[in-house]
Amino acid sequence: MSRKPIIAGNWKMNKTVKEAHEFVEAVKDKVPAPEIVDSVIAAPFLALDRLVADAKGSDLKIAAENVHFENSGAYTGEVSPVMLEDLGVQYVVIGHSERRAMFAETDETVNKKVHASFAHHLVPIVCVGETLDEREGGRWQAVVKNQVTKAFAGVPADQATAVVVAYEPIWAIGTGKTASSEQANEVCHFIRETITALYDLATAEQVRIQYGGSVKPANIGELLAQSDIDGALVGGASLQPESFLALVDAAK
Ligand code: G2H
Repeated sequence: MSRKPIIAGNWKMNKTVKEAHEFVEAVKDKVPAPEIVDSVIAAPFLALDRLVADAKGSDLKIAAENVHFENSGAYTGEVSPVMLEDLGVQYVVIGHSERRAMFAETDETVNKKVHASFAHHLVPIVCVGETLDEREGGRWQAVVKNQVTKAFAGVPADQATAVVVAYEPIWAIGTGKTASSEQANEVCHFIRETITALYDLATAEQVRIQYGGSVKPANIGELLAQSDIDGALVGGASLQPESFLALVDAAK
């Protein structure tokens, strides 16, 4: 089954609104047609209003890097799915390993955020991945299966097909160790098998699975050539317009 590639830049805590605006102006008319590749930029909350306006009428889509699961209330410092929908944001990154490790994100809050996203027409990009200890201890299957199963809990099949899963092995982020394309594909295939067990093969074959972790123009080609890798979630290499355009072009 052929799935449309999705390349998402994840800027993390980088770029002022002005810098973000200048980036989007530089790339928005150069990304591939949306029938061929989905090109997404996940930006800090402060820049989203401006970037949605900048990208309007182009084929570039804008994502948030997080969302709260409640619509409103006493949650100081949080941003709700209602607010993101109101701005016209289309995607949201949920459960990135940095949020799990540093900001108390759990499998339960990830699941709540997936439901909240669908309730407000946001496509969730759900991040999963094991630590170095978990991999070396032979536990990566159990860890990833648990993360995927909990993220999809209560999600009906017609919504599950729209979820984007990003596999990001934590041991390959900032450690000097890199996942080979074959290793990355092995886990992405395992994620698809997990989704097949939760739903059925037809559903799992529609779910797009990204790889993330030091993806750059030099290695994206061999990653996308793998059977179960349908795109990439890219941090550092998405911060420069030329590099981001090279990544989305590689997915054509
Ligand atoms: C992993 C990834 C993007 P980078 O965190 O989510 O970042 O491409 O910089 O490794």
